[in-house]
Amino acid sequence: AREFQEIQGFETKSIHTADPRSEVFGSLTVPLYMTSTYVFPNAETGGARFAGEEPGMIYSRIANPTVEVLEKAMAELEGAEAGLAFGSGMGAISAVLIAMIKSGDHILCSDGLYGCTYGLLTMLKEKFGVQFDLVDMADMERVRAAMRPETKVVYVETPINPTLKVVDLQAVADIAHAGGAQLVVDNTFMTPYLQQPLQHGADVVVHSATKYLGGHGDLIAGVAVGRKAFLDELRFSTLKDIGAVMAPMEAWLILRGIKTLSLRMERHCENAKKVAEFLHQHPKVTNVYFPGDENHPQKDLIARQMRGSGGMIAFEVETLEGGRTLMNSVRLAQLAVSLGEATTLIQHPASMTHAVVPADVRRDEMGIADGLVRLSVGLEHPQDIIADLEQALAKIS
Ligand code: HCS
Repeated sequence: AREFQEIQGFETKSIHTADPRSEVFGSLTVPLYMTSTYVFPNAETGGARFAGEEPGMIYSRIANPTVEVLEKAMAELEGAEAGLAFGSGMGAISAVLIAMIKSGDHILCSDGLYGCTYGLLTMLKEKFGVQFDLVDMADMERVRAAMRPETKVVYVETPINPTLKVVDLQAVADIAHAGGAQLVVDNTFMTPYLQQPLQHGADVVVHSATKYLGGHGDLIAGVAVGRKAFLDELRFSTLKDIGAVMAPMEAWLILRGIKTLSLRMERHCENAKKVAEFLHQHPKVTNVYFPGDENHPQKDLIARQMRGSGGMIAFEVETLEGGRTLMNSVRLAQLAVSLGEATTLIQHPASMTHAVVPADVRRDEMGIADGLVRLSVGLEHPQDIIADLEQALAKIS
């Protein structure tokens, strides 16, 4: 890869970080190394690689040349020392949390989390005695008060899936660090183009690369970025032994995806703004949650922390039945979980992405109303997305 110290532009980096200059045939794109293992030139070298005394490939559960290019690219884009790729976003989250905690430790979380992250924390609590709490991070006094001597990790989504609440990363990082904890941020909704949590005090950033990074709805993958020492340890212990690794084909597709990340994110943001404006004025829509709102109460924070407001919108219609009618009536938007791809996707958190969260926690602690609908605004023409929602909303009696 080229010397990136001289390159400032995110757009340039996202295209040139995956530059395979050492490749023998001079291919423009990264070669796809579909191999499980690597032949050692002799027994001594094999032993030295296992002992960590010599660099070099061993086995694709530990490292793979195509996947390594993606890991370096993601580190570059997030402004991190290193990156590590996983078989899914949950693979990344599990490996990072398991590496950071032990029985009896405590994890303090934002008051909204992706349903399966909540499920993972519940499993860690029930089987391994790891405690966790959700706290409203709009109020730093509450965050401070919720810290315990055993708190080792503060885990934040911002904007939160699906409520789109925004958390002040630097303020939370300061509290976490003062209490001896590390801050882990799920940056899936934003991508490094819109938000770089490490620049706001985070220690580790995790992603579901399935979403905007891949960008085309054709793969499942995850990434973590942070300090090299932590990720090296993770590569040779937790990741290696849990085995949640990314396949080379997925890495190759994500490398292709991130070349257009900045363009796609710009358009997702523009489209979402127009769709949110439409929803705000629609008589059947009772609430709209969108970080790009002109009169958003956290406008200053959003401007400081995020380059754009993203492509995700949550909204409510009057009744649960109305929400069901809406989701069953869309024609252009597709009724599916996942997000961050060219196609507009609509889904119902209470019965889908967050169904695993007990109803009282979901409603009272996370603030996910039963009628909340989540929209991942795609790259279609905004008028077509709006027209589709308009005809579907008109079906609500
Ligand atoms: N993390 C994805 C998959 C849902 S099951 C989402 O849509 O939030």
